[in-house]
Amino acid sequence: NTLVIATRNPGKAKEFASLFAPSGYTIKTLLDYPELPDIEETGKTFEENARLKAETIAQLIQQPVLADDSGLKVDALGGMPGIYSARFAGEPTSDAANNAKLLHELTDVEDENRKAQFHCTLVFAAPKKESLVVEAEWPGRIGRIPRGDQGFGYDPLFIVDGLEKTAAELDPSEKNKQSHRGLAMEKLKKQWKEWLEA
Ligand code: ITT
Ligand code: NA
Repeated sequence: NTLVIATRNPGKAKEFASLFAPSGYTIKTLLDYPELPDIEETGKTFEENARLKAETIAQLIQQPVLADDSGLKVDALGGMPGIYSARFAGEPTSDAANNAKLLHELTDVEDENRKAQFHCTLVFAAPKKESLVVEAEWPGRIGRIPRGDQGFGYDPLFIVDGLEKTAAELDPSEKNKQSHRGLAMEKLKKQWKEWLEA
């Protein structure tokens, strides 16, 4: 049994592979379908962008498709980079450039004002079905130096509430247990079988 996830982000792909492992499903991503188009993320919300990715690809391949739109919302930046997290430092960009820009923008911001949340919206789409939508957040704050070498994206700068470790200092299984993506997957797992079979 194979499930397609409409992502080209290898960090997300790895997390989904382990999040789906217990369900017996094998994951394919757009990295396995180089012929499929890049979906332009023209939406104004995480949900709009996740729908664009999931519903467009589901239509094209005529199979159920899951998409993740996620990002980091920093209170002191009015919720930025938010839906622009992947392209915060411009395009093309890199995790290193995005992290450097984030640190730069927060240079003069005191520790107590560095609160942030990771957000994840998952959309499950299938031909002729109303999409299933779930979301979750993970609270923390932005550190002053990158720490840890696991995970991806902003993980080395995201100090997890109550742990005093960055997300990049967590083992993959520890991160999945509490992260925005892990919690959204928990919600999805409660609904997706019934939704797929309906
Ligand atoms: P796809 O659209 O192909 O899935 P993307 O990276 O462009 O890949 P998004 O538009 O959803 O995906 O952007 C998400 C960005 O938010 C991602 O590139 C990271 O910079 C950041 N992000 C999301 N989840 C994260 C996590 O668990 N840890 C660190 N950074 C994360
Ligand atoms: Na996006």
